[in-house]
This record gives sequence, C-alpha cells and structure tokens, in this order.
Amino acid sequence: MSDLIEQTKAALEACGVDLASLSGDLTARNPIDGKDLLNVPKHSGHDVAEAVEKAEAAFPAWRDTPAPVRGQTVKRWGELLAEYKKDLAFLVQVDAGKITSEAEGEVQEMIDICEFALGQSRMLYGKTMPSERPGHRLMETWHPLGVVGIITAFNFPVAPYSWNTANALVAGDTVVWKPSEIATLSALATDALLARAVKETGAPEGIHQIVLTDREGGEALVDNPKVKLVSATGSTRMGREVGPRVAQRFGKCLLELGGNNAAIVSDKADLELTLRGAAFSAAGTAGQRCTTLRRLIVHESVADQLTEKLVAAYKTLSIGDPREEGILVGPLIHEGAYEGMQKALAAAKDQGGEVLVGGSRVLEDEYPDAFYVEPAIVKMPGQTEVVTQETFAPILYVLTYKTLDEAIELHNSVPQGLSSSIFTEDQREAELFLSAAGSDCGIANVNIGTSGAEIGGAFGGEKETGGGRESGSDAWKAYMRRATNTVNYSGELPLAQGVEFI
Ligand code: UN1
Repeated sequence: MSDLIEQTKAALEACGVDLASLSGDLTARNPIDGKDLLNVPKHSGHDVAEAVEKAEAAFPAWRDTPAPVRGQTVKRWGELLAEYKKDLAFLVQVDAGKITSEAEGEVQEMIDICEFALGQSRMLYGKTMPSERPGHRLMETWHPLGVVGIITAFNFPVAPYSWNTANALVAGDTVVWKPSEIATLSALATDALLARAVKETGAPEGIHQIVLTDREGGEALVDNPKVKLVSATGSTRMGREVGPRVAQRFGKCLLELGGNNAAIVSDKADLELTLRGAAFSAAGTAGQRCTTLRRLIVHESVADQLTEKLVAAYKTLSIGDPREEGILVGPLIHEGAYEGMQKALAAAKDQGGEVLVGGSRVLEDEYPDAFYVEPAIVKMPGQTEVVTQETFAPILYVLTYKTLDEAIELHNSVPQGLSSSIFTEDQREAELFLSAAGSDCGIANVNIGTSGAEIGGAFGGEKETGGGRESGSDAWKAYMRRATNTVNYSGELPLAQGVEFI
C-alpha cells in the first residue's frame, strides 16, 4: 500500500505535478485495493469563476496567435505525453483501475489526437461559394469561440479531455477542465504536461485551467455565460441537466453520454472472430467504457454455439490487480458500481433472464475495499426493461433473432445511440446495417466490436447519447464559430434576390 502511494507520487512528480500542492478536501481513492492514496484540493464555485476569468483573459492573445503556431504547443504536448506515457498510464490505472495495455492505450489516444490536431492547425478550412451577384465573393471563415468548459468522466479520465483540448487549442480557444472528482491524479499530471508544453512554446499561460470540484463547481462552469461551449462526457442523467442549462443561456453544448451498444451476429458470421471481438468489447475495461458491448443480438441458429464459446472464454478471463501482467479484467470503480451491477442482474433474472456465467464478486478476502467481479453473460427472453438501460459494469445480455429486420428493430429500440456493430460475411447484410435503414448509432462497425474507436473518426452518438462529436474528422468545427462573408468588389450595389432599393 505505502508502495502504491510512493509510486503514485513518483509518477506525479515525473509529470511535473508539484507534490506540495497535494492537500485539500478531495480524496483520491484507488479502485485497485480501494484505499485512499492522497488528498487533492477541492475548488469552490468561486474558484471555478476565477479559472474562467483567467481563461478568458488569455483568450485574445491566443486567438491572435496563428493557428499553425498554436499547433506547435499541441505538438509539444503530444511529445511530452509520449515521453511520460508510462507514468501517466500508471496514474490512469491508479485512478480508473485499467489493465496496463488499456491504460497505455488511453495515453496513446492522447498522443494520436495531438498529432491529428497539429495537422488540423493548418486545415481550419472555410468554403468559398459562387455568389449570385457580379463582382462579389462569398465565403466562410472559422473563428475561435472563446472559453471552452470540459467535463470528463472517471472511466476515461484523460483521453476525452485531450480530444477536446487538442482541437480547442488549435482552434484558438482556451479551456477550463473539470475532471471527474474520483479520477483526479491522472488529470493533474495531464495538466502539468500541458503547462510544460505551454511554457516551452511561449504560449499564454492561462490558456488551460483545471478545477477539481464537485457538482456545485460543475454547475458554476455550466452556468457561466463566459463559457461559450460546454463539452461534457458522462451519464445521460448528467447530460439531461447540462444540456438545458447551457441552452437557457444560448451557450453551445457538446454531449457524449451513455451508450447501450449492441452487436448483431448473423448466421453468416465468422464465429471465431466474433468471439474475440465480443469478448474484448463486453468484458474489457471491466465493462466500464461508454462503448462497451452490452447487447449481443444473435441469429437463433448460431446462438447456442456462440454463447457456449463465449461462456468458455469468459471462464478463462484473469481477474485481479490490473498492474499485473496477464490480468485482463481489473476492478469496478467503487461499491456503487458493484451494487448497480447486482441490481441489474437481479432485475434481469426477474425479467426472465438466465445468468450463463459470472456476476459474482471475487477476491473479496484479498481486497475487502475493492470490487472485482466476474464479467457476466445473461441470456434474455427478449429486450426487457433492464436491457434497455445502461449499467456501467460487465454484463452482456444475449438476445436472439430470426430475420435481419427484426434484429435491426431490436438494435435500434433502445434510448441510447453510441456504438454498434454487425458480424457477418454477407456484404448485403453489412451494407444494410450501415445504411440509413440500419444502425441508428453514431458509430456503426462491421466485423469488429463496439469499443476501441480510433481518434481519426468523429466520436459520439445519437439519441440519449447526446449528439455531440469529438476527436477526428471535422469535429474541430464544434470548437469554432462560422462567419459567412460577402465581399463586394464591383463598385455597384446589386442587392441579392434582385431586390430594388435606393
Ligand atoms: C469512453 O468510454 O468514454 O472507443 C470513451 C473507445 C475509446 C473511447 C471510449 N476510444 O472505446
């Protein structure tokens, strides 16, 4: 235990966190053994307002810095993230309980988005359109928004921050980050590395702010009219509050909320490949990704065969201290998550479900304060109420179907719309799934699972997932405002639509 504290301090220090600043009213508890590690400051609503002021004060100078120069700061951040990848990944493990390769994978997403954003800094393209009037030019220009508020969740404590921040910074915005109050250490280290990049590249100091705060502080960020965009990752319940509050003051919102991701498995699927894709997506990260596979909709003719294989694979999953080599499933974040899982399993049984494997708590003697569980597979008689809800734990519900239309109907009839996939070797089935009549999600895959998206694509989903898109493709546009410009170089004043005036 004291080892873990010492290692944590060493990783924080390596990333440039001032250890003297580590005291205050928030406790960083680690889910690996469930013990408290360190205390960190707890910022008030007043502190949040001050952070917003600082970010706003830094905005004009940053806005006026050429975008490719802004890109150099993000580039340097990416280099530092690569240099301190192991330290930061260790802190992600300590915060979120991820296995080593997944924790390092999270940091890799950060490095990748910095590279992406560096390129983007030279590609903040506006269109030009033919004007209907002679001697006129019609075009659009993209400008920064101002201060962007970023709220992130415990399960990916740092990567979503980097997707938002890398894009926001090259766009010319400044950022105020409220990380999850139960995953603060990797956040402090991420912020310290950005501070170093800012200093080394001579960018204005105030362009990034971090506030460690609870709900009250979060509300202060959401309600502050100086925060032009609120980008929030978390539960649908949180998004339901944030969305209307920001809309009330005509701020912009980018929401990345819950998922209830499904894979359709056709009778024409490669079952070996399906098995691996489904197992990683459903049991990986102990079921604590917003993209986790939660529903498997299997053609009735292959359902028994596939579930048998999956059950056998689940029995081989090594569960335990995520830092140990060979471990595939780490702990749940806390007791509340464990209780949520047990409640969902009880409801599933009530609703006619049969638990085929898993569901129990393990390693209780060794770690009385931590919550390790066997990932569960539950065979359901249909898409009952519990199946339509997102339970942030490793439960995979198995449903069967006869026709692909029926499968797509089941697939789409949940409130969430983040990620989805189909396993099939049949091109017609795959194309139908990707078509407008197929998956209604923001992410639709073929022959891979629902989780583990690359940063190059736009990430986010529809319906109760909130509609926001982060990361690659043209997600940068969310961090900018568009001005449409008409320039008259004719010496005449022809009015549009042929209107005649003086
Ligand atoms: C999340 O769980 O909030 O696609 C993000 C994935 C990761 C990101 C997950 N790239 O699973």
